[in-house]
Amino acid sequence: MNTSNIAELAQRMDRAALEAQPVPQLSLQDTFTVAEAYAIQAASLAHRYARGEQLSGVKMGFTSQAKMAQMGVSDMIFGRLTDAMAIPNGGSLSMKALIHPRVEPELCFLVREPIDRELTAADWSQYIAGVAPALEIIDSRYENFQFSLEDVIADNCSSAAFVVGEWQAAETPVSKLRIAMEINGYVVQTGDSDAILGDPHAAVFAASRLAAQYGQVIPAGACIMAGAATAAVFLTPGTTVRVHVDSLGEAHFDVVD
Ligand code: OOG
Ligand code: MG
Repeated sequence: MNTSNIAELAQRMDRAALEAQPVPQLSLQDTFTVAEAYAIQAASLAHRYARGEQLSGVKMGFTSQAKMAQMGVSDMIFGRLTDAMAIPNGGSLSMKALIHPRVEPELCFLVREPIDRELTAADWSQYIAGVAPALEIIDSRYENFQFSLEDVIADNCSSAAFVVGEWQAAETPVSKLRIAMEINGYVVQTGDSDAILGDPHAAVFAASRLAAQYGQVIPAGACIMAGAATAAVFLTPGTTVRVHVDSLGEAHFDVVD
């Protein structure tokens, strides 16, 4: 795949998101590698930056068995989050600009110092400033929310929006925390924080490794989303979605038309 193919596919994915119009899976027509998929992702983000959006974080995907089983893929991926995707805690999300959005419960970590290499446990307090409960809204730009691993990487890992709760100290223990996601007060998914790679800290180390591998420095003040601990649930207008994470707190948003 040459650079003009990459640019063309990146523009197609950017436009699909911008116009909320689903497209057929790229892999049905083109054969491309994981590295080429990350090049398409980076080139599609360049369109967002050109419209004034700024990188505000990175996210991990498929860090739990529940997510891998739901989507039929078996490898970790990373994507980029921008300021335009951030919803304040308690804010609202309009379904209008989205195709078929789903929501999933996550943990989010706050970056203290720019990360340009793979971190290990010894780096924790120098590089990580906090942890918070979070919700991620994913909206695949592919028809029927179906994709291969390469497709979903090229689609910036279905990233659409995210909500982060109140920050807690980075040293707050995050192992074996009960996670519950509610819609209008009814619990729709429950999980355990250890469903995320056996330890959510491992998601931060994986994000640092993948970002370094694909040339993305994670800036100070950025968020690192650890990946969902449970399967995702379709959104419907007129509902309130809330996540509770034991000893960390909650985050919520309203879904509007
Ligand atoms: C891809 C994004 C996966 C996660 O937390 O595992 C993800 C998708 O499921 O559409 O965000
Ligand atoms: Mg996610």
